[in-house]
Amino acid sequence: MIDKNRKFLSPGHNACAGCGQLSAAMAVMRGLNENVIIANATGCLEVTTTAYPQSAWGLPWIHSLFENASSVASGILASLKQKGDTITKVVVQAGDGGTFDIGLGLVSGMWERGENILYICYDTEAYSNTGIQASGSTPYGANTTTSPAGKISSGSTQRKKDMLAIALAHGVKYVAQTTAGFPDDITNKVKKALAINGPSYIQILSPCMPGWKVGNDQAVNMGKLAAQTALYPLLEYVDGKLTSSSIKENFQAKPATEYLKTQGRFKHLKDADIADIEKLATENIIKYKL
Ligand SMILES: Cc1ncc(C[n+]2csc(CCOP(=O)(O)OP(=O)(O)O)c2C)c(N)n1
Repeated sequence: MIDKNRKFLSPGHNACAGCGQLSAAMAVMRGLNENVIIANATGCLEVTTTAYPQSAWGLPWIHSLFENASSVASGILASLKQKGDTITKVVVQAGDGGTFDIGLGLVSGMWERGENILYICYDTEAYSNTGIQASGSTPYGANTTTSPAGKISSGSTQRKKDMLAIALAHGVKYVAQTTAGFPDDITNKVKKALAINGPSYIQILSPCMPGWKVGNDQAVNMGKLAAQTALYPLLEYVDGKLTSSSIKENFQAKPATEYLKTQGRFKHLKDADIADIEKLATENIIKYKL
């Protein structure tokens, strides 16, 4: 029995102080209701909220392997169908490593089956839990332990994988992107996705203090700047059509340096690298009509 007065994610977790992923998860929980079951992939969110024998979760919650949260969710959905339960919604939570990389095949299968599952990816742009290795989501130029910046390298040489486009290519009915800088936007998008009868995907940029090498008061600021520089705009697609795109506040893109210069993971970048990143922001402005 769930106590309705209890928070779905209590403050009793052991994430880093100021963790962007945990504050994003709090905003996600405000959009959910008691008719939800969560399947959670291995990663920071799972590790920091369920130190045995305690749990910070106030909803039915199951830990899967790193790679298979989507398949576990499909299994839960199948058993709910068998019981004639059409009310309970299944929600997946996973990091970018679990989503963009190791879990991608199983995410694809879940979307192919068109199942009524809300998938939430907390995008820290690296494998945070195991020490900041680069993932398919790591942006160009970022210093990680597997793309170290040094004399002959200026960080990651890869472009961030376009996971939203992959979701759209599967016909996912509701696809959205937001950041930890806009908690109300997160909650609103979760509420909308919950009401969709079919697959939905929400990707939330979740600043990681040790990974991004920023102060523990910076999660909201970094989340806002990511949108305002057009490097991580707020987006929403319904039935494949772009229905909302915004950089919020000021409605004028700030230079990418505003976002890059405050993060240790980008501090090695030279002017030419920054100019390349600025081009990515300009591409976004055109592509998403910001
Ligand atoms: C098959 C497998 N490979 C590797 C690991 C080790 N591992 C646990 S969590 C993790 C990183 C998770 O990264 P991500 O999905 O981005 O979530 P984050 O920790 O950043 O929130 C890794 C590599 C594992 N548990 N299982």
